[in-house]
Amino acid sequence: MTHAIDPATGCSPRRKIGITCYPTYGGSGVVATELGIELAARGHEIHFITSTLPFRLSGREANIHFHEVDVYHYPLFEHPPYDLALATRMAEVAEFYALDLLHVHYAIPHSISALLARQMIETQHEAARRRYLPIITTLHGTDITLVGLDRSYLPITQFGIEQSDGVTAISSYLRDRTREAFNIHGEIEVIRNFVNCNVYIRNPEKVATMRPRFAAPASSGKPAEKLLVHLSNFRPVKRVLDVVEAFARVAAALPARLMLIGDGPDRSAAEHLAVRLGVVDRIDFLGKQDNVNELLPLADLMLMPSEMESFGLAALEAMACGVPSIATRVGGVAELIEDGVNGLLFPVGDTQAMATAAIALLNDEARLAAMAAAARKTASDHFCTTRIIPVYEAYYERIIARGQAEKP
Ligand code: GMT
Repeated sequence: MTHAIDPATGCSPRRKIGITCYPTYGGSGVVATELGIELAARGHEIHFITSTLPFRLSGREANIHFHEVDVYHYPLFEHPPYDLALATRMAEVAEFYALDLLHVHYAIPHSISALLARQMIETQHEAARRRYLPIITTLHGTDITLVGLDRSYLPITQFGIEQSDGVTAISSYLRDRTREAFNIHGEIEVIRNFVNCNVYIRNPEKVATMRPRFAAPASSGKPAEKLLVHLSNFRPVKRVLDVVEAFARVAAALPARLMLIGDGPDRSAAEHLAVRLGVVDRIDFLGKQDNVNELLPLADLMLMPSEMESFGLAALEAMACGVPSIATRVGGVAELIEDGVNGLLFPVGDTQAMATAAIALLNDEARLAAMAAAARKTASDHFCTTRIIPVYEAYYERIIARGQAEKP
């Protein structure tokens, strides 16, 4: 059996890959799910081992299997040990389906469960001891910048990273931050987030049909309403209140509407603020949405005023749809958004500057169109699945080959 990428076809051997992630709302779950979908489309056999079906999956895709982690609730357990149930399921699936590797997204607790699973396989079965099961951990952001830094998780996050056979980070910023915060000297591969540029694309006909549902077109001398969008899990780190505040300033200057996609802890505070600022009837609170690729292209601008983003997947998805972002200069955002070219960057909390820039841009159709085109070009030149998925495949082959050389 060949283990290298075929130089003639550029094809990677068909692999059996276990993927674990947080399956509900959140960038890391989206990336893990989209990665599984793309790998399956390229012929790999994908096994999602997660607490529920990842929200972007139907469960009927070819080459994709779903293994639900069942957590037994016993009254004695104040906190049912999900990590242990996950490790058990990972070990079972790895054995039953002869997986080639486990790829976990978000370090805590997934990398630890994977390490436990491997140890169980190795110690339980003499034959399996000769079979090597590499573990790859992809770091996404808050696992490093927030959760992993808490004293209760820091040493075990460090352990999970050090013991993984391969570690990837979704931006150079996150790689550097991980090295510094956890004193990691081993290799961390930067594989940036990606978007399917055939799915996330602006179709002018669809926009013309769907946009009037959210923003009025020009009529009887009245200009068309501008449409802004924000997409997140409404956690404090996303600063949704800044979105509402900046939007209220924009709406005071020109006819505009806002689509708020997502849900989470700050939704109710955002609704209260929208009422207080008198813009609640100009905002569509859409809640969690499955097919954001149908909504994003409708907008003129995205607002992403986050306190921190290790990458900013929502901005990338919007850019692929030709929607530039007004965002904050934090974390890895500048690896995606070039200020003044394909979006605009501001200090955290400066809603006045964000609003002023948004008003100027929305009033300058030529500049907005140039920025929208540059945003699409950045996405298609650097972040398309066609470019990034082969990088993951090559990385898998490298880690598998290294393991086989070390542990024949
Ligand atoms: O930002 C969140 O709250 C979700 C979080 C996650 O892990 O699900 O997002 C992180 O991963 C995304 C996908 O790789 C990145 O695009 C986000 O920038 C990153 N969030 C932060 O760093 C705050």
